[in-house]
Amino acid sequence: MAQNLAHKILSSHLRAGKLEPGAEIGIRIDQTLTQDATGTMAYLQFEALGAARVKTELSVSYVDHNMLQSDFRNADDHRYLQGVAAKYGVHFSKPGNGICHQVHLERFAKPGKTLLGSDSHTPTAGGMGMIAIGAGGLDVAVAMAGGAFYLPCPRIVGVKLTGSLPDWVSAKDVILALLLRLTVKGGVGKIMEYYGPGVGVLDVPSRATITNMGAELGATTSIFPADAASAEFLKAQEREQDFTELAADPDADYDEMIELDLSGLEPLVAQPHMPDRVVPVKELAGQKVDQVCVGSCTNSSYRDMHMLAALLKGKQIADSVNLTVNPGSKQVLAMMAEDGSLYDIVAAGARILEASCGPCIGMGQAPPSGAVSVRTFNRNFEGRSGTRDALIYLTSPEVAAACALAGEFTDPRTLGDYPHIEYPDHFLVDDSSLIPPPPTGTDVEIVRGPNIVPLQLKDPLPDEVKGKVLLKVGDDITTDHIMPAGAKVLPYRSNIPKISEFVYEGVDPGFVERAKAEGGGFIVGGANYGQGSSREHAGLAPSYLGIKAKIVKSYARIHRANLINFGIIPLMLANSGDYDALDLGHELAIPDVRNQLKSGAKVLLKNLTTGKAIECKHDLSAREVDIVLAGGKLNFTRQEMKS
Ligand code: MIC
Ligand code: SF4
Repeated sequence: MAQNLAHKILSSHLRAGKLEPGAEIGIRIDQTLTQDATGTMAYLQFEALGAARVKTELSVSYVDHNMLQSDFRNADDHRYLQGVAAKYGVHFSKPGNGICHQVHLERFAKPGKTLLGSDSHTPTAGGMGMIAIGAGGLDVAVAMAGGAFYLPCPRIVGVKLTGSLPDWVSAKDVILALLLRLTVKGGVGKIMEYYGPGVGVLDVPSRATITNMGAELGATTSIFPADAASAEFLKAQEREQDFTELAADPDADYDEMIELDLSGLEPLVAQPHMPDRVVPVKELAGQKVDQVCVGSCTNSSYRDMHMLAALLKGKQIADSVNLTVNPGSKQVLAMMAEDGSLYDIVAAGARILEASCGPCIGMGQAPPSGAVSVRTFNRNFEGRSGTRDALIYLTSPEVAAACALAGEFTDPRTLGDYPHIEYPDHFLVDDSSLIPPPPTGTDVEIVRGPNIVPLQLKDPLPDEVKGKVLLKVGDDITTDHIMPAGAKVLPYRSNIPKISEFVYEGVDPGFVERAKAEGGGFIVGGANYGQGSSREHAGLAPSYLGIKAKIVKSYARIHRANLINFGIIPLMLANSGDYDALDLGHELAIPDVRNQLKSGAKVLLKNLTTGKAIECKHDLSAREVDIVLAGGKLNFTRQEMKS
């Protein structure tokens, strides 16, 4: 039977279940990646699982997020990560080698393989014809130990690309156009599979920009075929042996289909504070811009940096603008230094930062109060930049450069001739900052700093859960709301008691005190709860504070999985109108909860304050129920590995 590309890869990796949308499947994972902000916890969990060595074809530990070393904390984590990588058979990408997704695309992504990464933008590698999925650190730890990765089988959306990109329009505009059309909830439970004549006009890094920001659609992942452009890219990376041609069968079916004519696109920008608030940049023309940031795993490739350099060459950015630039990798930065394009950027007045995430995750470069910041990044959630009232806009490198030069929103089509960036036949390949593990780890000693606090295992779920509604929030709550990042909080990613102090800090500063005073309780929320990052700390820290269940209208995929992994019951309201029947301070109880969860999708909740019984539901598989009953996945997997 004719198969689409996603099904070809999924079926060749299927370990459990059937490829029927919504049914639980388990897939074999060939490669994993971690980054430092999620990695310390992932490796602490891997150690707790007790495996001697990773069982994947390839696992890589990147250091790219927590790069400010204002005290020992982040530096200790980096040292721990290097030790643990050597001991357990993981490649270690040193700080400075680049952003995980960019480096993985350059050096490791392989058509037809599966990749699981403890970062929501892992689908970047889908630009190279892989099934690349973001997950919580514990799921990645289990995959490293050889376990399957379980997920609800996604619906496959065929996205037919036609036409070709007009001048001044690039890959970022493609994904912004899709975000405008489909919204941040539009991809939930789906894989976006690109095909059609428009695919051929996009180079691999442009495809990766599109698959990267499929995360903002809420998609499980996104994928492009592996074709002549992929072969060319791999050859230029001295990796021609990694190429396999892959595409959907010509008459393959999709669960849904949409079409996008590239020729009809124009330069776009996403307005504060959601990636789907997209308008043509011309509508904002003339409005003042204070800061411009170019980089992030979405737009930091050789192409993007050279586009910026070509537009800045021989010019000066506006006096009122601060321009920061983070190249995506050491490879990109070294090539820019070698060919002089770095000079063009520096001479124009930019601030050159490391090959790292930098301002994207609030690791420095917070904008001034109330400032307008135009970024080539993928997320503009409120407060993520480090400045609560800053206004963050997302756009392409072309638009960013035009705004930096003019000091105001500018349609780049007013700049004249469009520079076409030629890809080199050969990239500068230097893997000296990418350290392979020694053949055995027996002699490796792992050094742990005082901020690396051992994990606590949770008790199994009791027969009844009881407590107060500690917080009530609305729709589209992001993991940045739940567990903020930034330079102040990120150094505590390996210290759960400490990082828990920051849960929901920006939404309700009294939440943590309340949770502690009450010994835990419930959180009530709206639709698409927990969208955004893969950070498992958004499940782990609330679990540490004693959150027993969340009661919301619907969940984002990765956060739902993280709640289960840490023993929090992800309940949904059977009737969304009952949202109004739950208020802050209400006392709730779920009697006989273990049996209720086991015996079906319905869960009855009692509001002891109002006396009302509220019907909730869950969509947990039998396996997920067992995980919640065990008190989380660590307990569950340890039991499973013993038996
Ligand atoms: C992000 O972009 O929010 C992050 C930081 O990369 C996260 C991971 C994390 O919180 O460490 C992600 O996207 O998963
Ligand atoms: Fe890093 Fe930003 Fe990409 Fe997350 S989205 S991996 S913080 S560059």
